[in-house]
Amino acid sequence: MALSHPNKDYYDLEDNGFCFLPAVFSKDISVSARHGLWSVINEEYETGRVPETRFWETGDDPKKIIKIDKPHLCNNAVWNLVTDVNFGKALAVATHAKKVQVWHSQVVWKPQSIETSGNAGWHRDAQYWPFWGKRGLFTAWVALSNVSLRSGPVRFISGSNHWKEIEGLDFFDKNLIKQDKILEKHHGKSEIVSGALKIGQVSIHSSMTYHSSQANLEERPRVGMVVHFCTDKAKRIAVKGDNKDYLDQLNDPTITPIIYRD
Ligand SMILES: O=C(O)CCC(=O)C(=O)O
Repeated sequence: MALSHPNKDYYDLEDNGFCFLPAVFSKDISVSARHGLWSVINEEYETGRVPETRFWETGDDPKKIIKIDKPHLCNNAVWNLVTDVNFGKALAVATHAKKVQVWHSQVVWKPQSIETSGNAGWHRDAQYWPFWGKRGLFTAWVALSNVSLRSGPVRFISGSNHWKEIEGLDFFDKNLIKQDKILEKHHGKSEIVSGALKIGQVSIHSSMTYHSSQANLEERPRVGMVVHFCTDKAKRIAVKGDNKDYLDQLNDPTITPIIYRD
């Protein structure tokens, strides 16, 4: 059952795997960042730097989810959002961290959906990050539009941060019905909490928390700036292959800024 608890203080990052912060960003700052992301989507790179990866190109279906990695490199308003001092402090308080470093980001821009076009499959972020250990890794989801229950908010499975890994779940798989069956087979009925947020509000989830999102039934796009951050408790893991050097960028503050230090 999808719930959005009226008292968002109710959820604990450690116990439930996610939590909600009081409004962090003003409407003006949020709208500027949203405009900045729209420029990046349209390949206008104000800073002269390109995003890390584009999963949507100009001319692609405008009803598809627009996902672009590391847009904070390309636009000043987006950079200012992810490096905001109060944001850094809020993330440090919520995660009991001595250090907060942004090591990755994504825009997930979800236009009004057609059928399953807006679905993002169940996943935990850690499944894509073999080069990180399990502790000290979190994602802040910053609402850059008002996110109603009808707009396909991110939804979290309460307590799933304590689960063992489940095979067959993936962000890019739009078949949520099939994935719901897999989840039910492993854990029966679970408590699913939807992150309905006002513009400027932020949710945080652990890299181990299963989450997904459904269709946007509103006319306006649902816009999320997804900020992946690590704390002083995060441990890098040596891997072979293409990702061997991926985290070397942690030494470059122009890519992975430290936004809080005790
Ligand atoms: O914005 C969404 O719908 C999905 C976001 C997501 O997977 C994440 O924040 O890790």
